[in-house]
Amino acid sequence: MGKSCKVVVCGQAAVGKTAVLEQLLYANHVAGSEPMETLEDIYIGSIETDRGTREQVRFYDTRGLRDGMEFPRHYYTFADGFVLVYSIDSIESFKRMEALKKDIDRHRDKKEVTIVVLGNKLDKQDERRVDSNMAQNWAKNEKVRLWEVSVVDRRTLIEAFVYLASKMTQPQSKSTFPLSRNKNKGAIRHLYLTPLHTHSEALFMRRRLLSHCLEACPAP
Ligand SMILES: Nc1nc2c(ncn2[C@@H]2O[C@H](COP(=O)(O)OP(=O)(O)O)[C@@H](O)[C@H]2O)c(=O)[nH]1
Ligand SMILES: [Mg+2]
Repeated sequence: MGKSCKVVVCGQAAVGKTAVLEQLLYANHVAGSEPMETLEDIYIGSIETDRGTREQVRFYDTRGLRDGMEFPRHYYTFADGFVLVYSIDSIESFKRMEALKKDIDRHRDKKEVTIVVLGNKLDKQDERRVDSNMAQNWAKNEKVRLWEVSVVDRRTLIEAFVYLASKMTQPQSKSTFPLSRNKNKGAIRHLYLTPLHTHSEALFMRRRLLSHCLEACPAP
């Protein structure tokens, strides 16, 4: 296991950033449950990569952005990776995610960072506002991977996180494009997250009680 990578999870408020992490951690998030505003929570994850190594990743769950709010600059320079989240039922959240991607490119100081994009709330197909092909084409142009996911189905979340951990810790010589596909798709992976530090006291208490190890489900 190499050094611990730092991943910042960001996007518009209420797109499901915390729900995604909690679903990975406890597998008990009920979609539609009353949202609690995040300040900054940190989770430590141990993720099995597609090379079979186990890597430690620190996830920074950030405050959701609302109108007029800027994303704090310090995140851009210290992160090794980003999970950009939007919700497929909100064009505005997609635009916010696009703007974040631009800001990351502008501020990352030539450092190589891995970016994955999650189009969350895939279960809300009837309310879809962000076209899937448009989003994938955008991602292709930006040279980032994008997954449409739903917190309701935890299995949809796994591949993006395994990819992220694999890419961030990839030996230097293999880190150029084109992106390597997950050759072991379908294999059981271990994905273990524990909460490290949180500013929200109630959540902290809950997490202390609930912290446990989870195994990722195999891809269907
Ligand atoms: N239907 C549905 N609701 C979701 C999903 N992910 C999150 N939510 C709900 O969206 C609301 C906001 O989620 P939250 O994680 O607090 O958003 P954050 O502000 O981005 O951290 C909550 O009511 C979640 O239960 C999903 O995949 N599907
Ligand atoms: Mg949150």
